[in-house]
Amino acid sequence: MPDDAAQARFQLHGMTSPNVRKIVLMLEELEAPYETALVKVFRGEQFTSEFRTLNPLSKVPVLVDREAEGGPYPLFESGAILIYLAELHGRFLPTGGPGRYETLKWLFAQTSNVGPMLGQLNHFMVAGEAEAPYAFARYKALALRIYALLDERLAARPYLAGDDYSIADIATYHWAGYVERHPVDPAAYPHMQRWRAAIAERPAALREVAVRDSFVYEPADSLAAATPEAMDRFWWRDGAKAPPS
Ligand SMILES: N[C@@H](CCC(=O)N[C@@H](CS)C(=O)NCC(=O)O)C(=O)O
Repeated sequence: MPDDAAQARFQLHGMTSPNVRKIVLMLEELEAPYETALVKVFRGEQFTSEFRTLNPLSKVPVLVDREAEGGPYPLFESGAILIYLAELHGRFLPTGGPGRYETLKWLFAQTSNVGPMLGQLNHFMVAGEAEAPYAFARYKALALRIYALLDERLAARPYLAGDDYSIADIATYHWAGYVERHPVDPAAYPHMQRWRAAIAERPAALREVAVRDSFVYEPADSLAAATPEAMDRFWWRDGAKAPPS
């Protein structure tokens, strides 16, 4: 669990999103010392110059390693963060051989495909099917393809990279949970569901849920309180009338 009493080695900037949750799950698996910093994304905090020194892409998660050689080191891109933590601790990523590349293939499949495609469906579900029927149909079809791909992969092996739980599973687990919220039939993916249930039982996954619940916005910083301009900027909508500095 986050260690806010002393200055912990790692500082995680984030919120309740799946790309942040995968880093919390990894930190919990490693029992690494970390503290969390909530980024007020509906207030545009990710676009401030201070945050952009940590991540010029203005995205969470960011993990700062305060004990890195040469001084505090900020990492962005959740896949890179997972590899960094795995190599630092010598866990969840084989150091060589086919297992390493099976893990990296499925890790990159998550960051370049699973997350972006399911994320676009989330976006167009919020926007409303009637608003953009072409985009909605496209991302629904791509989401179905992603769930079928994961199910097929997990039909023949317990975990994405093979016999062992790895950073590929840690990266994909929370994204796969959208099967319960997307307009698809979760029962159509029994192998993926068996894999999700196995990970959900891990003590680190149970602790992660408590950390997710600790990322709470004050009402004034919440989605419900965001101005139309802030939402345009958050969704990069309507030409993002107020471009970030
Ligand atoms: N490829 C990035 C994606 C990061 C990302 O999309 N983060 C979202 C939350 S899951 C975010 O920061 N959204 C706020 C924004 O885009 O302004 C990663 O894997 O870290």
